[in-house]
Amino acid sequence: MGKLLALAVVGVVSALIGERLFTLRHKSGASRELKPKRLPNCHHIEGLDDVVYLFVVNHPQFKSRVEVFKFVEDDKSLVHLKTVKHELLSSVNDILALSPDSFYATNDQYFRERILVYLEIILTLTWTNVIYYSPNEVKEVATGFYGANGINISPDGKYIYVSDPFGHNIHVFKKHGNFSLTPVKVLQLETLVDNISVEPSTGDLWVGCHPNGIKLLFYDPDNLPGSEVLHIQDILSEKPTVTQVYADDGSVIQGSSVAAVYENQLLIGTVFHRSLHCKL
Ligand SMILES: [Ca+2]
Repeated sequence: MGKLLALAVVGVVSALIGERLFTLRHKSGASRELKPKRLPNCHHIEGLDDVVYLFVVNHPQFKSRVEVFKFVEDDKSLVHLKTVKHELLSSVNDILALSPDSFYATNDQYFRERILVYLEIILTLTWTNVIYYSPNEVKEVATGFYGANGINISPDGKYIYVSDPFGHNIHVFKKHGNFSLTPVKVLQLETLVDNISVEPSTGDLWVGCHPNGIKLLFYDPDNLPGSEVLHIQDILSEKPTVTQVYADDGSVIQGSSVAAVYENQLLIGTVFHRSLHCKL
C-alpha cells in the first residue's frame, strides 16, 4: 500500500513537472524561428556616455547594489558618489532614476539560492516586484511578474512601464504623488521583452527583445540567440501600434536587450554581444 502511494505521488509530481516544462518551453519562445529583417545602414559601435548622473546595477558576489556616479563634463570622468543597498533590492535588473537620491528598481527573481531560482522558473511563479527606493522610504509598489525586467517612464512623468519577459508583455502603471503605482493595462506581445527606452519627443517605446529565451539561456554557438527590436506607438490608446523594426537570427547581433532612437538613428545593445548602430 505504501509503495502504491509513493508510486502515485511520483506520478503526480512527474506530471506536474512535465506540464510546467511544457509551459516554460512556450513562455521562453523555444520553438520560435525568427525571419531576419535587416536595415540597410547598420554598423557596430563601441559605447556612449552623455549623462549627468549614472545609476549602475552591480552584482558583487551575486548580491544587488546600486552604484551612483556623477558625470564630470570637463575631463569626461565619472565620480562615484555612493553605493545603495537594501534587503528589498534583492535581485535588481533595471533602475528608473527619479532624482539623484531616489529611484524605482525591478527585481527579476524572488529567490536568491540557485536551486530555488531554478524551481521559481520551472514553476513559473509570479512573485517578483518593483521597489521604490529613497533615503526615507523603501517599499514594494508592484508585484505579480514572472520576472520584472525593464522599467521606464512616460515623458509627462504620469505613467510607468515595466516589462516581463516570460509574460511576453509590458505592464502600464499610473504613478501617484506618494510614488505608489496602480495598474492601467497590460500590452501583450509575442516575444521576451527586455529593456524599455522612451522617446522623449513622442513618448513612443523602443524595446530590445529576445525572440527565443532558451537559445539565450543555453548558449550554443551553432544555434545562436537572435535579436528583435519593437517600436510601440500610442501605448495608452485602445489599439497601440506595434512595429517590428529589426530582427536577426544572431548572425549579425545576438541577445538584443535594449534599443534607443535619436533623430533617425537607432542604437541596439545586447546582454553580452556587440552593439549595433542603424540609420532608420
Ligand atoms: Ca533588463
